Parts: sequence; structure tokens; C-alpha cells
Amino acid sequence: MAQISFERLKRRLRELARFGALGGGGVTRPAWSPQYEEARAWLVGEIKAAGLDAWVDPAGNVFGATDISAFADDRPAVLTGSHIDTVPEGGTLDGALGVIAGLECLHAIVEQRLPHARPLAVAAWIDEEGRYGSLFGSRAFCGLLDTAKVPELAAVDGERLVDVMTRAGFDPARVGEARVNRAAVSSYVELHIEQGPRLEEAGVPIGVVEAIVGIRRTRLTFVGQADHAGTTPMERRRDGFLAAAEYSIKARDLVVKKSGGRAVTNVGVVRVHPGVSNIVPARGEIIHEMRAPDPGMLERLWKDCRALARRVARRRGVTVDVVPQSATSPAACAPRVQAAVADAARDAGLATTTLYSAAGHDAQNLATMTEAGMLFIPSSGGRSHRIDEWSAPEAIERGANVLLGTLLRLSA
Ligand code: HGY
Ligand code: MN
Ligand code: MN
Repeated sequence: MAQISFERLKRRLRELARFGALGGGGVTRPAWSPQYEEARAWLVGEIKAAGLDAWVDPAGNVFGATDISAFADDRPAVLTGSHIDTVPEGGTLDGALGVIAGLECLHAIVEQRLPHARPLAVAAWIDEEGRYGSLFGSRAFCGLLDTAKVPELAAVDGERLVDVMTRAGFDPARVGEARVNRAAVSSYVELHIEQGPRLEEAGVPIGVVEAIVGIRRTRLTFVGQADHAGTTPMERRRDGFLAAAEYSIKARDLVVKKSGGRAVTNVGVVRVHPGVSNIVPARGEIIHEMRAPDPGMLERLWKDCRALARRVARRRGVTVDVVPQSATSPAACAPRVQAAVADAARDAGLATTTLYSAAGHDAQNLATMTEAGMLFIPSSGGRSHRIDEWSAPEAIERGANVLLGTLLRLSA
């Protein structure tokens, strides 16, 4: 059975981890940052050194292919990949594993002259983590990006996408040219760490992903009034932060209770204005995120949360401004790709289990234009989006070899 070169895969993972490496471990490599652009240049060099064709599209996605005709309408490609941008203080495998293992598979296929009737390509999708726009690069590729909105896209710290793209040498006005039509892609499969505890706790080495959650993010700003923190009687205060805090706790309880555990919720961005200790906060601003594998559930929960926000605001004598930020749709994975993963795992003598992804992924965009799927390897302790994210070397090698077997099946 065909095998990848695990030494080469480990070397590339080690080298990629250097770009944006943090002193205490982990990595911060946001899309378009100087460290990201150095990583991009390194990746293009590795793709070429592997004997593959390499190019970067106008949206900033990097590609490697067994032949340059990939994505031509009459030569639909089998596509794999993931992302090399990271969250702040993130791990070295989230995204990187799928890109480096995909590159290794294509390298092994070319090097060992393994049979494939279709061209194969690997992608590094830009800004999967959504610093400027959720799943940005794969949305542009799949024609899901509203390019008119590109000038408005900015990070929570205010840095604008158009500025960082220009700094990196890209023309934001050309992002729409990255779109590829659906005839050009035959199927897509992505290897990723699970980023949760289920595979490890079940003792199963390979996860066959059946669906990927939708994610809804909304900015809520509770507006009261600034007052002196010492002299204002407590019953007269109209505190924007306390309203945001009450909403955050009650929204969490509502989502857990109403979804029976099938949805999750998080408030990861909190801003208080004016934000000094001797002023009662006029404004409390949060970004509230909810995730569920079921589109109807997400919609119902959002309606309940919006009503909750209005109740809390009324009771606390403040107003609330609700602005949707982003919404990705849940995606079902293609049965043909799921079967290819399961067959490749079986041939490798590996047990599998089917599960849904509680993390969002570029695969959910590819699922709108082709047969798309994912395979997971266990995350140690379920840890991810933190510097001690880790998967066992043998899990990484198994995942890459199952990816190779899957790609050979899909491109036969
Ligand atoms: O947030 C997510 O689900 C993914 O890691 N971007
Ligand atoms: Mn991530
Ligand atoms: Mn990821």
C-alpha cells in the first residue's frame, strides 16, 4: 500500500511552525501578517521543490498541483488542503496539518508515480480563522464572497483587510477573480485535527466527518449612560456592561437548555466604554457566537437570543443594538467522500467512527460546489486554539496515509 514520507512531513510541519512561533510554544500567524507572508513564500518554495506546479490566486490562496491544467473545466481536479493562518496564541497543527499532509500526498504521488486519472491539487486557504472575514479564501474560491463588502471587512482591532492585502502586494479589487466554477473541481477532502475530545475518548484513530456546524456571529451593544462610579446611587445607574454580562450568562443557559447539547455558544470579544474604573460603563459590547449542525436550530436559537437581549435591556433601562457579523451554513459531507475515507482507513487496518465537526472548516464552503468531506485525527486532551494543541506523531502519520489512500480513490 502506498505510503507518505513521514520524515518529510515532520520536517515541513517543524519548519512551518517557525513562522510566528511564540517563545513559550504555539504560534500566532494571522492572515496577511509579515510572518504569514514569509510562511506563504516558504510554502510556494516547498510546492515547487516537490515537483508540483505552484500559484497564488487573487484572493491570496496558495495552490500546488500535479499539473497546471488543474481546475480547467475539462480537467476537474481532486482537491485537498486546509489553512496556514492561525488564531492568536494557537497551535501548530490546526490547518497546517491539512496543508502539509496534502502537499506530502501529492509529492508522494508524483515521486512514486502512483496512478491517478484526474489532476490533484492542494490549497492553503487564506484567513480560515476569519480575522477579517470568516473562511475568506475558500469563500472567494467558491464564489460565496460578496466582493462589494471587501472594503468594509476589518479585524476586531480595526485593522482593515484592504490595507493588509495591499501591504502584502495584493489588489483587494481583484478578489472576485479567485472564483472557480463548479465544473473545475471533482471532489474535495480535508485532513484536520478534531480539536475536541471525542476520538481520543472513544479510542478511535480516524474520524469520518458527516457534517460541519454552521456558525452565527452577532455584535450586541448595550447602551446605558456614563456616570460617576462613586457618587451615582446604585439604583440610578444604567450600566451597559452589566446588561451585556447578564445577557451573556442567560444566552449560554438558553442555548444549552433549548438545544439539548447539540448547539454551543461563546462570547470571546468583550469591550467596555469608556473603559476606566471610575466611570459607570455607558456601553457594553460583545460578539456572541453560536454553532449547531442543524440550520433550523441555529435560526430558532438566534430568534430566542434576540428576544432575550431586548428583555435584558428593558429591565436594565438600557438600549441594545444588534448587528449580525457573519453566518456560515451547516454542511453535510458527501457520501462518496465519506466512503473513500472509510475504505482507505479500512485498507490501512484502522477503525473509524462517524462524527460531526463542531468546528467550522473551509470544507463547508467547498461542499456548496463539489462533493466534499473531511477526516479527523484525535487531539490530545481535545486541546486546540491554545499553544499546547497536540496530536501524537503516529496519529499524524496515520491521518496522512489515510488521506493518501482517499485521494488515490477519488482521483482514480
Ligand atoms: O473556529 C473554528 O471553528 C475554526 O477553528 N476556524
Ligand atoms: Mn481554528
Ligand atoms: Mn482549522
